[in-house]
Amino acid sequence: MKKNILLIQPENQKINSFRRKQFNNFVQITMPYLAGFIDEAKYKITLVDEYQQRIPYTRKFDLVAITVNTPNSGHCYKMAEKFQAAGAKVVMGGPHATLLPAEVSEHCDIIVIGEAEATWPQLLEDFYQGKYQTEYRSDAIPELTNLPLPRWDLLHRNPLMKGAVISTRGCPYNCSYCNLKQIYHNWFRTRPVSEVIHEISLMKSRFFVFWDDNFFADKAHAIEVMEQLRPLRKKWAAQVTLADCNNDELLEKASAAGCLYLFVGLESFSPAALRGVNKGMNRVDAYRDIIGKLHRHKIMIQAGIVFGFDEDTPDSFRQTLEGCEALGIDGVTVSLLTPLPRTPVYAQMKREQRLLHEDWSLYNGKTDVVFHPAGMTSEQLYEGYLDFRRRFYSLPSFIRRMRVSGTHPVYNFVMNLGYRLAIKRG
Ligand code: B12
Ligand code: SF4
Repeated sequence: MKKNILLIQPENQKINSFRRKQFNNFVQITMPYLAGFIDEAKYKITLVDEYQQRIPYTRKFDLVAITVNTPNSGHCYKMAEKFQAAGAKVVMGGPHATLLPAEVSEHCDIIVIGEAEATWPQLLEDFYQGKYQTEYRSDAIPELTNLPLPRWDLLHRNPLMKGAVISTRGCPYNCSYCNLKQIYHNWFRTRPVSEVIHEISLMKSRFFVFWDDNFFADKAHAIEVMEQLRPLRKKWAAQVTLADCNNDELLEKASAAGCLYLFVGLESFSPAALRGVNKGMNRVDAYRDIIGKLHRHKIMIQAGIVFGFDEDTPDSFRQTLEGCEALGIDGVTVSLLTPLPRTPVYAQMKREQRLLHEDWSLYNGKTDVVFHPAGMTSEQLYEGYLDFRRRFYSLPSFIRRMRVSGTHPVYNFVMNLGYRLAIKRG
């Protein structure tokens, strides 16, 4: 007899109102991808993305699988309690489960630690046979070959939602606020180009995103993907590092293959702050040159900006805004520095007794400062961050930035307007 399985991609309730009002939202891939491993002869699958759908608490399930990130963890624990009370077994995996397995395993029946390409199929088989373990840990480094297709067909989707794919895993850099090295095996891997292209060719949406950590990390692989992508006439975005954008060949191929914009973690205009978090590969004196190259290739830049580094002062907000306007930065994703568990930044703040608390729900980088900043008060940091967002997405700033960028004016305007509305109503 088939077992009933529910897969939940939870939503971050604290930051949801902000995300929901933006225009450039992409679908989350983790649970549709894990659904691709499930044998439908053995399981009846229900897939829920909480961004779009309600959690079906009144239905009966044998197994409920949840992906848990740090700011969502409390919310996931409450969901688990409800399903357990109704007789289901709950399995948790994902970043927070891998970072803090002792905490997470108190709230679920089965925990999956690390990458799950080998452990998840094993767990599904064991559970079907009724002899599962309480912990599955990824020991070997999974190869990214013959991956199943994400089950987008099981998802209730907003027609405006764009597609998503992964072509690599990991990143060669070691920024000290980033969780990547703690949640994945420390080994950069690529997927076979033919598999990536096949997956993209099946997407209904013309727009999609590469949810890679660093799409340009292996340049030869990225070039091959982009050359084969070109005939599909899609429009896309990807996450990359600025240092890797200093390459005309790569940018030319990206533009020809339909790249609209790149998410680039600039993080700061302070060389000292960048060095302080081991992000010295971002050379502030090269920003103008590299961003000019992106614009010449008709690629917009959505820059990650973080406030709260030890070298930041109340003046950093103005300096950063001036820097963004002078360079014609098309959009920014602004965050408050967040000492995510097990990162070097967390260890430092803990050692220096600067953490205000460990209420993970507030470790979301958007709504709360969770530590004592070094160069200003927490209030100054929070107010400066909010003010920066408002000023950046104001009409005068948009005009100043567009004069320099001149890239995709209509799309650029719509994207900026979306962020502006999200900030106003958020
Ligand atoms: C794309 C992405 C997003 C996208 C979409 C998320 C998604 N999951 O699709 C968007 C933009 C929405 C997003 C938002 C946020 N993100 Co994000 N995101 C990523 C990114 C770059 C890739 C995730 C991804 O899709 N990978 C591909 C899939 C297939 O792999 P995976 O999710 O890692 O899953 C594998 C394993 O972890 C495991 N697994 C995962 N879950 C489960 C569950 C079960 C039951 C099992 C068995 C296995 C399992 O199996 C998979 C196969 O091996 C990661 C960095 C990274 N590489 O993890 C950051 C990352 C996950 N994000 C992070 C953060 C902080 C956020 C935000 C809080 C940021 C913010 N302030 O807005 C929000 C939270 C949104 C929310 N809904 O809660 C952090 C999480 C850190 C932490 N300690 O939790 C990460 C790790 C970034 C980092 N470098 O630190 N994110
Ligand atoms: S470049 Fe980005 S993904 Fe790579 S370690 Fe730094 S923050 Fe993490």
